[in-house]
Order: sequence, then C-alpha cells, then structure tokens
Amino acid sequence: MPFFRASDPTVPPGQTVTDGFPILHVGDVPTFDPATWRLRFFGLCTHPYELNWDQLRALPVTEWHGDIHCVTRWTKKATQWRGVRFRTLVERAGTLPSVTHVLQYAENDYTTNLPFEVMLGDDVLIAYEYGGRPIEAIHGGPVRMLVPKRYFWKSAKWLTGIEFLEGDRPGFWEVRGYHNDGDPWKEERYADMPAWMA
Ligand SMILES: Nc1nc2c(c(=O)[nH]1)N[C@H]1C(S)=C(S)[C@@H](COP(=O)(O)O)O[C@H]1N2
Ligand SMILES: [Mo]
Repeated sequence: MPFFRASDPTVPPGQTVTDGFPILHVGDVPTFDPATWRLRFFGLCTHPYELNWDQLRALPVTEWHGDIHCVTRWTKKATQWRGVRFRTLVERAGTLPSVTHVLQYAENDYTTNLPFEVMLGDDVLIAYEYGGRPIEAIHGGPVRMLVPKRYFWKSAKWLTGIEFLEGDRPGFWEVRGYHNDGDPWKEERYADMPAWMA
C-alpha cells in the first residue's frame, strides 16, 4: 500500500513511496532473441562497436542498490540492479573529447538524452538483473539503462544503442515537454513550468 512521507529527506519533493513496481512505456513489449540481440555504440568515438548477448554477459558485473523516481510521482525504495557500468563501455568506444551528450536508443523508437557527465557516474548501469533475477520484459528486459540520479524516463527500457553527441539532442519525452535534465531533487518534471505548478 502506498504511503506518503512528506518530510522524509530520503524522498524527493512531491514523490510518494510505492511498494509496487508500476509499469510505464509507450508501444508493445518487444520479444527478446539472444541470438539476434545487439547493443550498438556509435557517434563521436574512434571505435564504434556492437555487443551481442554473450559479449555483454562476459563483462564485469556491477551492482547498484537504491531508490528510483518516476515523474508521475512514485518512488520505489531499495531497488537492486546488476549489470555493466556504463562508463566501462564508453572507455572501450574511445569517445572524442568533443562529446557533450549521450542519446539512448530503445525499441519502439524511444530515445532519451543526458549530459555525458551524468552518464559517466558510477551509478549508471546497463542493467540486465533486477532483484537477483533477469529483468522482466515488461520492465525493460533483457537490457535497460539505469540512471538513478534522474527521473526514470531517462532510463530506457529495451536498450538498443548509444550515440555519443557533440551538442544536445532531445529525446522522445523531452520533445514532448518533459524537462531536459529531469533531476528529481530539483523537481525538474516538465519544461517551462515553475516547480510550484508541477
Ligand atoms: N523504451 C522505453 N523505455 C522507457 C519508457 C518507454 O516508454 N520506452 N518509459 C520510461 C518511463 S516514462 C518510465 S517511468 C520508466 C518505467 O519503467 P518501469 O516500467 O520498469 O517502471 O521507463 C522509462 N523507459
Ligand atoms: Mo515515467
């Protein structure tokens, strides 16, 4: 049952803690075939590459435990994710010094953008396990991005690619009025809207 802790300093402003795990996405849940699954790294880098399923699973595993925050005002505490640290995969691509932003690509033409600096954090994972099990398809399995410092729309489910950019390029929700940066602690929910109105 959801409950509200208005003064809990561990919950960002305007959020309600939920025990459930809501499901939010556009389009249908895609099917996963490990034989054909690929994750592409491209854009401004000296070594664009792609990983297949076995190659991704052979990379060092990192874990992150913590809270996730959706712009629709639910926060889920103490989630547990496992996957590969995004920064490791960036280093392998040899990004150019001019890279300023990263665009995540996913199934169903979903995209979302963030500054390169945010994506290089220790807590940013290309995740394939949730709560000790493979991420369910409805939650973005086999592989989703996890950027816990931002609202959850910045964590693409069914990740298919990563583009390194010079300059920013707004993604699916960002061009539809969501905030470009989406920091839950600053209540950056929607663009051009004062926090008191959101
Ligand atoms: N590919 C894809 N990723 C997506 C979305 C989407 O529509 N498509 N929705 C985003 C939004 S708005 C949220 S809140 C979270 C929801 O993740 P969940 O369904 O696992 O809770 O996924 C994000 N990633
Ligand atoms: Mo969302």
